[in-house]
Amino acid sequence: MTDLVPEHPGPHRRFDPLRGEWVLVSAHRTERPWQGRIETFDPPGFLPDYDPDCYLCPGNRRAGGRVNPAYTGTYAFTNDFPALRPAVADTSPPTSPLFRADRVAGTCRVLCFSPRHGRTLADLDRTEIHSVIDLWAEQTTDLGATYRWVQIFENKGEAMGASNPHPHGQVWAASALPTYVAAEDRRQAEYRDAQGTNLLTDYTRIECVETTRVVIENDTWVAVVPYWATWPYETMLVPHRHVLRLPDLTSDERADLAELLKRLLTRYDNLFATPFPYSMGWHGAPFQTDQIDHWQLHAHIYPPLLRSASVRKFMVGYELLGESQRDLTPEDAAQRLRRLPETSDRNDLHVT
Ligand code: H2U
Ligand code: ZN
Repeated sequence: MTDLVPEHPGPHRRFDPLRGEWVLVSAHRTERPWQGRIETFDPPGFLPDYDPDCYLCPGNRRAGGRVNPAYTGTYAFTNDFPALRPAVADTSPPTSPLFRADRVAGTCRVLCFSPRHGRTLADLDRTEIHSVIDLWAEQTTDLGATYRWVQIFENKGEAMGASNPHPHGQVWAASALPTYVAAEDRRQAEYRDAQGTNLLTDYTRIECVETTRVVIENDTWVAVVPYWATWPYETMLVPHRHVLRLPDLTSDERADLAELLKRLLTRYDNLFATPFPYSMGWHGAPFQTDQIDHWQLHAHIYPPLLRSASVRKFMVGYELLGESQRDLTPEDAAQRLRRLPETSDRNDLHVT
């Protein structure tokens, strides 16, 4: 893998073929002085394995009144404050074409990754991460039997709005395709119609030859900073094989994904010497439709940090009003991530 990164290019735009949106790339902006907000989140560092006040720890009572079982591996339960509900009424007919509403049914679950309160996904060993992948796959199969879309995700860290440091993610299932997923669906279908091949498998094949944006590659997976990445250290995880959804992964592919996640998340933690905040989630083929061959399974990881553990990227003025903008090139971000060690200094927690 080469460490050669082209000279910093001047400001330019790059196209995201999955969403069909442009991103403004303004390298060197990270060198500007900063007297703005310094995030004050306390890295959860070394928390106990059990917290009597945590609503996710085994045996504890949740806000809804239910008590968690004494679980020893992963554990899923229906969210006590769900954003979607299985039984919803039809929306009333619009009084004007400008007032459109649509019915959406669904359900939300919370996915505990481990009974140990003080760990993060990055701290878990490969076997434990493999169990989390199995849980993601089971939830996809289970909810995909009823709902068109199954969104697996994790918000990690206070900076990303996670309500609790206990290692957990969520799954939201919905009867309607969400906006960004509908865009990915359309874009991948259009590519397939025009080229006869799969957008993301073509893309990752080229990235693995070029290597400048590849962070980690193993036998069956690649982690790449997308050419069109929006967030400073955004990555995308894609299997080499054409795979539609998480449940379709073979046991070898799950083991390789566990290995890749362990290595990538440890590097993220090492980037700014902090448990790295992010939102990450999975996109795969929707259910209840025959036309799915244009889909390729992938994960997006969107971390907010820009310069340090305490300075984040704000998507504000131009980004909200015009288009997304990034302050370092994806090639630069990939190179920084490649140079980091894959060992954790969270020594007393670290298990290989
Ligand atoms: P986040 O940390 O990503 O917000 O996820 C935690 C979820 O846990 C959140 O969606 C739910 C919240 O609604 N929750 C319960 O279901 N029961 C509780 O007792 C507290 C929080
Ligand atoms: Zn806990």
